[in-house]
Formats: sequence, structure tokens, C-alpha cells
Amino acid sequence: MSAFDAAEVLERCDVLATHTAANDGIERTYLTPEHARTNWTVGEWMDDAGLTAWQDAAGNQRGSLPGPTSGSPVLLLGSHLDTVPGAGRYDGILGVLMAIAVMGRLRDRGVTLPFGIEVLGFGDEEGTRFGRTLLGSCAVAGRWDDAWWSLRGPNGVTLHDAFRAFGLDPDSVGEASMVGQPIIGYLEAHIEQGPLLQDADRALGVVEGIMGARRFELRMTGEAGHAGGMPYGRRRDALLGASEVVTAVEELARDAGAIGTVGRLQAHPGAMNVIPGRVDFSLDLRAETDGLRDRVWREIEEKALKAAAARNLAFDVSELHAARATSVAAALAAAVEAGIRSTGDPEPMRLMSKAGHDAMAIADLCDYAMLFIRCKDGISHHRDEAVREDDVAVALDAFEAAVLAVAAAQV
Ligand code: HGY
Ligand code: MN
Ligand code: MN
Repeated sequence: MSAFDAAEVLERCDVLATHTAANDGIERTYLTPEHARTNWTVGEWMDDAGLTAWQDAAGNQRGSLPGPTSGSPVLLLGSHLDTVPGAGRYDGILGVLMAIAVMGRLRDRGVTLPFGIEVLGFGDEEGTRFGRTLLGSCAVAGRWDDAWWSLRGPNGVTLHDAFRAFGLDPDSVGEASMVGQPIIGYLEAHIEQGPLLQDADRALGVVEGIMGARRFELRMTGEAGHAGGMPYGRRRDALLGASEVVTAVEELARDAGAIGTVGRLQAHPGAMNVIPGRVDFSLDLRAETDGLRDRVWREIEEKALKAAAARNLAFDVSELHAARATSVAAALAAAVEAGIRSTGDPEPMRLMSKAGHDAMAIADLCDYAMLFIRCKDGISHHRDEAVREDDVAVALDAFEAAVLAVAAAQV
């Protein structure tokens, strides 16, 4: 018999940590055998909590509970089940398992809700495999773009072929969409992935909004040459040009109050005694407003073009992802706040999410709100991600109370 308590939720996070393609931290990406095993395991837990488990046409794992009538609206609860490379065991995963536990607890207490429930375990939020993030939640929000079919993963497999290999029909991806269904909103619980709750000595917080993000693939192209024979005056060293951009990203973003990160950089041909002829590097850029983020991007681009011109290099840009900054819906955030208050915190802390979440894609479908849970030292996207069991216990109480607050507002 399941307990649906914090200890069990954390044990389940440990179980899912074994569905990994790598041993140095977790690596579980979209449409892989690890994804399939995770969906199967999570489906068992959904059934066990009284939900009807199923996998949708985009590979998201879902658990449904019908409302009192066939036309009842639905409250969505969820987060993602995929990971970055070298990940910890709570980013996304904790939110899905908390949603399942809350539904199990309500079922065991005989609580009936005035609406249906859909628990969503999104198959891709991180974009690790195909570069484009939020594929699972975009499918549910009816924002699938057919241009994505030709995206390729690191092994060259297209998204289209990966769908088929996973047993999905690319032509049916539209069936994952919930557009047109009566939806109350979406609630997501997630670790903070930053240190603010810990610094404020709080277990929980209510999210005010999610920063908008843009992601780019950047390329500097010069000319490879002999590391000894080619004089400095004649070199077209692409890595020196790229390095100027990398340091400018920090300076320009920091001065403007935005956040920019170059997380990947590859010099070609990549030999110790060859001048780098080409450098491919990434940029992740975030800010509280889209206007600020876009202004910083223009400054970075200007700096890159100048660096390229000064070194006789070519600079090319390809944008992989753009998500607008979003705000939570006041009524749903009030339900999350009421949930936190019910755990004994009279004035819940409010904070902006600097991390991206499925909620930012679901914002195109319906209102959303989020509950943040303290994580140790703000560490995330790292194998040392950690949460306290007592924090998860209070988060479960708050999330359950938030669902009940939404219910109270409906009747
Ligand atoms: O990168 C992000 O903000 C998210 O964790 N995918
Ligand atoms: Mn993440
Ligand atoms: Mn996440």
C-alpha cells in the first residue's frame, strides 16, 4: 500500500534516477529507451494513485481523473521527466511525483473534486537531445511546429525518425494538444534551482513569473593554419574572436541586469598545433522582460560583429529557441499562496523564476501558477541536486491545499 508521503516521493525519485543513459549524474532525454522506461514506471504510480495512466501522441506520460460530469473542466498538474546531461534527480521529476502523491492522498481521504485532473509528465522540457526545448509541453499547448521534424540529435537521428523509433506516429502529434478543452489552469511544483529560499530560511515560495529566454548557436569562421609557421599578423583565429564574445556576454548581461551563459564551445579542427579555423558556441540569454533581453542580444551581436571584423572572421547566428517572459495568473497564484499559508507560513515569499519551466509553454494554453521548493545551496543541473525530506513533506501539504483552494474557488 502506498503512503503518498515525502519519504515515498523521494524513494521514487531514486528509482527514476536508475533510468539513465550515463552514470555520471542522470541523462534521460526525449524518446530514448530511458524515457520509455520512465513513462512505464510513472504510469504504474499514476494507476496506483487512482489515475488512468496513458502516454500521449508526443510521448508525454499522463494520468487522468474525470470530473463529476462529462463537460467538467480540468485542472492540470505536472512538470517534466527528462533531464540535462549530468543531472540530479529532482529537477522536474519531483513536481510530477508530487502531483501523483497529492492525487493519491486525496483519493485515500475520499475527497472528490469539482473538476477533472490531468497529471502531466512531460517528455521533453530541457531540449537536451534535439536542441529545441519544451517539445512535450508545446505539443500539449497545441504549439507544435512541423519545422521541428528535421531537428537532429547528437547521433544524427531526426526528431521525425525518433518519434517512429519510440512507437509514435508523427502524423498524430496533434492529438496530444488540449486546445479547445475546458481547462481551469496548470499548477507546477518545482525545486527553485537557485539559493533565494535557502538564503531567506524558507522551505517554499510562490512564483511571480518566469524569465523569457532565447538560445542561439553562434559560429566564428576564420582559417585554420600552422600554429608555428603562421605569423600573428596573418592569422584568422576563430577562437580568439569567439573568446571576445564569451567575455562580452558576461559583461553586457551583468551590466544590464540580464543573465547570459555560453555553455558549449567547440574549436575546429581542435588540435594543439592548429590555429582554430572555426568555433561553434552556444548562448543562453534570459531577463525579466523580453525587451531587456532583446536589447542585450543586440549589444552582444554588435560586439561579435566588431570582433569578427577586427580579426577578419565571419560571424553567423542561428536562433534555436525563444520563449517570452510570462506572469502567473493572480487567482491561481493566490491558491498556491493559500496552500503555503496553510502549512504555517503566514507570508509566503514571492520570487521570479530564472529557470525555464513547462509552465511557460502551457501559458499559451491556460493560466498557470507555480510552487517553488528549496534546494540545497541552489544547486541544480548537477548531480549534487538535493532537497530536504521535511521540505518535501511541507510542499506536499501546500500543493494539496493549493488544489483544494482551486476547488473551493470553483464551487
Ligand atoms: O534551462 C532551464 O531554465 C530549464 O531548466 N530547462
Ligand atoms: Mn532543468
Ligand atoms: Mn525543470
